[in-house]
Amino acid sequence: MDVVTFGETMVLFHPVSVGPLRFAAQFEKTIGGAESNVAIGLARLGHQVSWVSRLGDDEFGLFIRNFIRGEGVDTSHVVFDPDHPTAVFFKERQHGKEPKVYYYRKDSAASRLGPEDISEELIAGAKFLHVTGITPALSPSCREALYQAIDKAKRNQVTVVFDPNVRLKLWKKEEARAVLADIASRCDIVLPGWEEGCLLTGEDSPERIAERLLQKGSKAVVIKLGERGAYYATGAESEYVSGFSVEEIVDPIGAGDGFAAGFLSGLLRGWSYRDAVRLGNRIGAYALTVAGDVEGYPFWSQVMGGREEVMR
Ligand code: KDG
Repeated sequence: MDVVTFGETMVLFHPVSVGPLRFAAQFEKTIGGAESNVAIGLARLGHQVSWVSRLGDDEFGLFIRNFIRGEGVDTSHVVFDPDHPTAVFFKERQHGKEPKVYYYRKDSAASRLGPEDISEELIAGAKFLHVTGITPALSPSCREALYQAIDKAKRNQVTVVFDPNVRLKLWKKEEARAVLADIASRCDIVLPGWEEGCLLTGEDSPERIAERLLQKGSKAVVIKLGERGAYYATGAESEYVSGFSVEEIVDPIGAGDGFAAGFLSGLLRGWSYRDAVRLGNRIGAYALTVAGDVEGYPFWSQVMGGREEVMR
């Protein structure tokens, strides 16, 4: 296995119309979850990934499992829980702005994830463990699962990659800051967005954010800067890496996960940090062009270019 990741994935209902949800009459159904987004992105780029979670033993649970499995991600460690439902969430489209998100995930099957669900054997067989800051916000057992997974990775020299993914609809800012800063200090590579980096460190320049996180224990930090690309720093090198522009941003949600997939893909190919970050920027840009989280992620053959596409 190249990468193991775990966390909650929900059914995502995407309104056909723009405007307040109370007027939305039609929705498209897909899935969304930061960790499965990364898993799908990586699988499309040709890597072996396992996504671990709990789903309700219900129609939506099967929909999510089949969707992710259909993308070539290993789902053999997913548990179906007969007593708790699969979560759902809705996006509310707003003109010219990022969509709002409404969660229906309290007491979901995934909120019951615990340390026993993520085996040390699975983690030990991977090159990277990918975790996000959404999981510790879901429940005490999820938080414990995350801490123990990091310990399992460390015992087995598996590199831990952490995306803080701050979701203030799930917890209070102060708690999020304290817990996420603590988790970041235990992880090898931290991938915050600029605002998340500010929250975690109290600094506002990418250089100082990275410096602070490196001082606290991380080995590498990559700060996502939207259209400007990203800034990375390791103990030995640091650089701004420019981004890719797209003609029209349809929906930015999913771009950060696309970045993580591209960046990890670069590292798995043995590329330099600079080139891995560049690939991250590129995959993140693909995600901007579609409404769903994962639908825009490219296959490796698309990234490589190749034959001209025949349209008709
Ligand atoms: O990164 C995208 C995710 O935020 C979205 O798919 C839903 O996982 C999700 C969450 O918890 O917000």
